[in-house]
Amino acid sequence: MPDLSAVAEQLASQEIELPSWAFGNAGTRFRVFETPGVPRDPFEKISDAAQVHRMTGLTPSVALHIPWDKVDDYGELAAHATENGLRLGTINSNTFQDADYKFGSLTHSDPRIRQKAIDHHLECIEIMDATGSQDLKIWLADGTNYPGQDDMRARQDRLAESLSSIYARLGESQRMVLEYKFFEPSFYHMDVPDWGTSLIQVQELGDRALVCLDTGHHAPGTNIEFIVMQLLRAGKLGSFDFNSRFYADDDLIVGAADPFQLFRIIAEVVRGGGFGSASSVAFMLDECHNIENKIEGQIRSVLNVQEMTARVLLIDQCALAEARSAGDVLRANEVYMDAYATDVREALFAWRESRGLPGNPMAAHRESGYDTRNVETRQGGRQASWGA
Ligand code: LRH
Ligand code: MN
Ligand code: MN
Repeated sequence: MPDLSAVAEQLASQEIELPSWAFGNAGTRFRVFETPGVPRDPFEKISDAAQVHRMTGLTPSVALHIPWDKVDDYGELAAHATENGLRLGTINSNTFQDADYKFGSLTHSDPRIRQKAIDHHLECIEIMDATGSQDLKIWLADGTNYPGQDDMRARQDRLAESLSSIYARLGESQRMVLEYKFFEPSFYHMDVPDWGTSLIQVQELGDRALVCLDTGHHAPGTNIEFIVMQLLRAGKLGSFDFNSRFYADDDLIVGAADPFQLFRIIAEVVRGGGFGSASSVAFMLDECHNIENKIEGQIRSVLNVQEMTARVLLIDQCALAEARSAGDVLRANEVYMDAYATDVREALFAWRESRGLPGNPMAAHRESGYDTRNVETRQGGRQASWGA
């Protein structure tokens, strides 16, 4: 069994933010399967997130999506989170479901529509004021489907203008993170398709504007860990949306499709100072559980991240540095792969127990009867994505 004692405190500093929408019914555009017992409102989503935190000790905060998580009193929602041992995290804006945004939101050529999209973001910042949230996350569906459809350059200029009015409203301790995605729902061009565009846009705004990297938002074969390295180097990596994909933006459980990629990403996070209590990088999940149990899906996800983090922390850095400086290509690769191949599950079981957590969070959740109680008491759970 590997010895985790040297990295025990680092592991204890790990925090992963859960997406409220992972607890509701959501899935693909073909079919959303209904799961009995799912939350009927944002309060119940937070209760479910609290169950994940009780089992794993890894997830002290929950991200909200507006208007999916619209409530009358956000102070009350924040108090409910506190009572459940959580805090409210990132506020996600949503300009991708209103018919007015057919041709764009923050990039729209019509100033009235653009203002409507800006106002939605200002409302999100008001919610952040009420919840104590630090980050406003912006992902835009904006783009075009056909060459010549619109002036890409003018759209980029309007985006810069809109973002700066939103940025101007942020409080001193609040940040904005701009997420990119290479395609979908726009298929010819997206207005924020890649990390370069996101970086250029946020750099113009100021220190509290950063990039959000969703691991499912790149072309197949992209070296995502290189992007992580570069953004950390520039001091501009604000947050992650973790998930995994086989083909496109699949939103599957992080670490399920390509565990080695997750290892490589976390290795660059640690290398670049993005991990630990001194770091300001937010680790979020952005997943949809269509066919699997939702709370179990979240538990599996955070355990995958924790296991991979433990393996990364076990990389023999001295041996790696020696092999690198000796130009020993295969030895360096072997040191790296040795850490990746280390089975940390038993050691993490003991580490959790030593901290008063269930050694096996998944088994503890199944034994707790939490899901069974919800199936009995919650009738008519809503679909996350269209429930506002
Ligand atoms: C877009 C995205 C973005 C949205 C979420 C529901 O594909 O990754 O983060 O807010 O999905
Ligand atoms: Mn995302
Ligand atoms: Mn996505």
